[in-house]
Amino acid sequence: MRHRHISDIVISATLMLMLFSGPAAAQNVGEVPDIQSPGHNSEIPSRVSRIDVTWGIPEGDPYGYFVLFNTNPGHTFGGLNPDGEHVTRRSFTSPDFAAFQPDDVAYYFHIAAADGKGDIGLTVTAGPYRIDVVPPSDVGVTAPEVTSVRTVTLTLKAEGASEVHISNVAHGEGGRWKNLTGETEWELTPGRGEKTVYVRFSDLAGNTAGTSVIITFIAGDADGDLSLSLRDAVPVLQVLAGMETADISPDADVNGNGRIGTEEAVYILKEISGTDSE
Ligand SMILES: [Ca+2]
Ligand SMILES: [Ca+2]
Repeated sequence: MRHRHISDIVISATLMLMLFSGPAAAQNVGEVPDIQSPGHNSEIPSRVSRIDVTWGIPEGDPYGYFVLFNTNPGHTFGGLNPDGEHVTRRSFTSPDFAAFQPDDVAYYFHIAAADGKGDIGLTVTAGPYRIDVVPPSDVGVTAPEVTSVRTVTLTLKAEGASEVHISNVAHGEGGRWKNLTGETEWELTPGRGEKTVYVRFSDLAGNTAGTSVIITFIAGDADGDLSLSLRDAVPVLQVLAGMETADISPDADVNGNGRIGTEEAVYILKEISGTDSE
């Protein structure tokens, strides 16, 4: 891809020279070869906000190089006062782009060799070098406030995020990073009470922003109406008595042993009587 990109620029630069400059000048120095940026990759945005580049020695008799970083993929050095900086070494470091708070902005490096008489060779462009120092913004997670079903639907939102990490433990722990989707199913830990779900969003460069939501889990809710009543106690007692009953939500399991039994009956009856006596 880079090869084609560079050859496009070479072709347009050549055309411009033919159109505006008469016979091509500055053929004393060739194109700058082997431009490398070890810290940056053209595919993945980086949080490293300075770009280091090195290059090889062009053909001809180079005295120095005109170099420039900007966001323009098609710069050409030329004329009597070329923009950019003139350096004689074969390495250069960009300004610290963090000052501009780039949020996945593509920067390009342009370079042309110059000979001792000031004639400038063809410009070569390298990049894009994508830089992102801005974390996702407007992050949010919505979920049911109260549930008696352990698998809940989370609605996720974030500006400038591509991945999400959801956890019952802490931000960025005990889960795994997944591609961000607007909605996702999430399984709460067993047991009753308030449960915090920690959601952390990340962009491709690894800038993160977190948020969380608290969900109250009602255990023992055999009929799934989000409250505890005799209608929950009765089917559980029927199960204990060995009677056929209507479907009991498996998430009514209070103590997390995978069965509906005495513990559930005791818990439900206790909760009902506690509510009654208040
Ligand atoms: Ca970003
Ligand atoms: Ca109920």
